[in-house]
Amino acid sequence: IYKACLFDLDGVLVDTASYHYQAWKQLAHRFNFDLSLEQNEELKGISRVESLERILQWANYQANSELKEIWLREKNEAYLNLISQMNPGEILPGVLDFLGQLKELGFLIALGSASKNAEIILQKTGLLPWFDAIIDGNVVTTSKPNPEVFLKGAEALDCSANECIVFEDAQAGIEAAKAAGMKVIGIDTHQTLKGADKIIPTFSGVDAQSLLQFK
Ligand code: G16
Ligand code: MG
Repeated sequence: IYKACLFDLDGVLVDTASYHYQAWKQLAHRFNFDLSLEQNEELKGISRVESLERILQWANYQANSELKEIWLREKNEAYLNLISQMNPGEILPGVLDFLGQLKELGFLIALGSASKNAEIILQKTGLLPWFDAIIDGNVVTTSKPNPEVFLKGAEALDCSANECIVFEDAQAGIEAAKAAGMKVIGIDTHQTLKGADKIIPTFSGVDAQSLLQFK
């Protein structure tokens, strides 16, 4: 009954969180704030605009909208600079093999990411040809945990929600998938995700057929 797999990008297919972290950390120095690794964890799956809002709140810093615009641009320029060097070697372990299994099983594959830079990353890493649809931060108007990104993914693939399985590494993404009425598999090495139908630490050695069986 399952026809499609919808993948989050950061933390599921590639690890761009460290690049986001470097770029935000650098930006936060403008208002004398030192962003911690734990705080960066909380920004996973959260849109760029919302991430800045959270950081400013942690820093207890007020900025007007013009300044926020400048900072958002600045952060993104630093981030683009970092990801410009990305290559296929940065695809997370087991991902390519898993995508291959999905294709063989006849699954449709879509991206459901909050990032506005998703397509560049897919291009740089050579992942782009695997995807039947790309729903990213340029297409959605609401952030995860809102289900919009995954509902649009299902729509683009001409599938209903109960035919879709989502792969997510962030709590906001798990919640978005559940709110969309989809099965969700958490990618979680630290056993911190709540509400997923299944959890795997990585895609390494995973057999797609047995993983995608739900009672
Ligand atoms: C990713 C990251 C977030 C980032 C967001 C927006 O989400 O996890 O930390 O803030 O994209 O990225 P950008 O600034 O490139 O538009 P996802 O949904 O791929 O995990
Ligand atoms: Mg993610």
